[in-house]
Amino acid sequence: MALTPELNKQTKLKEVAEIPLQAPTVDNWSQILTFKAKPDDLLICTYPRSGTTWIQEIVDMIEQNGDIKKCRQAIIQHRPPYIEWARPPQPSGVDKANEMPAPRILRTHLPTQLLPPSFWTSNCKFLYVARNAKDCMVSYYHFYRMSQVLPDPGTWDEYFETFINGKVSWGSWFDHVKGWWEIRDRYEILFLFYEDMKRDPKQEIQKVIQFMGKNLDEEVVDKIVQETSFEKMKNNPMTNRSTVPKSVLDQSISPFMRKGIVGDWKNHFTVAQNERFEEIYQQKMGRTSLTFCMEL
Ligand code: PPS
Repeated sequence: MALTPELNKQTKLKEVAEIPLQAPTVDNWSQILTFKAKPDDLLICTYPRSGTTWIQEIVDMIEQNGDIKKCRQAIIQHRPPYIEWARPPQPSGVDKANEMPAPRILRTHLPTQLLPPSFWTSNCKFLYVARNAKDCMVSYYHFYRMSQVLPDPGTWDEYFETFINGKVSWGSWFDHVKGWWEIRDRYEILFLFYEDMKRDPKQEIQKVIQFMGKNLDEEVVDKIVQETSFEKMKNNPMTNRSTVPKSVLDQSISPFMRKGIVGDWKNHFTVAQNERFEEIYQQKMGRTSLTFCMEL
């Protein structure tokens, strides 16, 4: 079996249909593309750094009826597999998903145009979480810095250009969010916002419970709210990625669970960058009905 060449900060991203992705994912593309979705799959979909880990933990706690012990049996990366994850000779995300009994919970960062086509014909459910572009961009910058398997992001100013041009891994934030938003009425999609989850976690968790067709007691819901708070998840070794080797995620550079707030972009964007970003945002998103909360 061929081994994937060691990934490191010098490794360049490859592309599928002009979307930059990590090289092993692109090398495994035919397996990903032909993945067979099932009608009772629930696919968690996010642009990177939008609250994937948070919603994964919420969904898992709902699935386990609030049983913390069951949720802590495995680290979060091993709970729903990423369908596009590939690091041969380890089993790929598709391999792991294929072994799972139904009903499956899966996750992806793929934009709509790259999703394996069987998802569109299988009648499955999609849970999309969107985060405002500026906070997402800041969070992704720090993730790029600490990830040892993504290219060097350069300075904040250099990364600013890379991000707005959609040249980061998984492509353009604008196209990703717009793509999923535009199809939200055509498929069974629950579209959530990170900022709403911060403002009123209980209300958003109730939406997920209903979407999953579950019925949980009020006290279980309250427990899920508490156990999925930023502070709890930051200190939980099953969710904070502390088990990932430093050669992959160097948390001495920036923690995986960094600040977990709305509005940190104000500590990073210069006035000029903000004006430029607003202009680009209008060009790319102006015609959508999407609105984001930029501070709480
Ligand atoms: S990844 O790498 O794409 O899987 O990252 P992802 O999990 O999508 O997003 C990481 C950001 O989400 C924050 N986070 C949370 N915020 C609030 N509450 C909870 N429980 C929570 N869990 C994760 C995490 O801190 C990252 O955001 P930043 O702004 O960098 O802190």
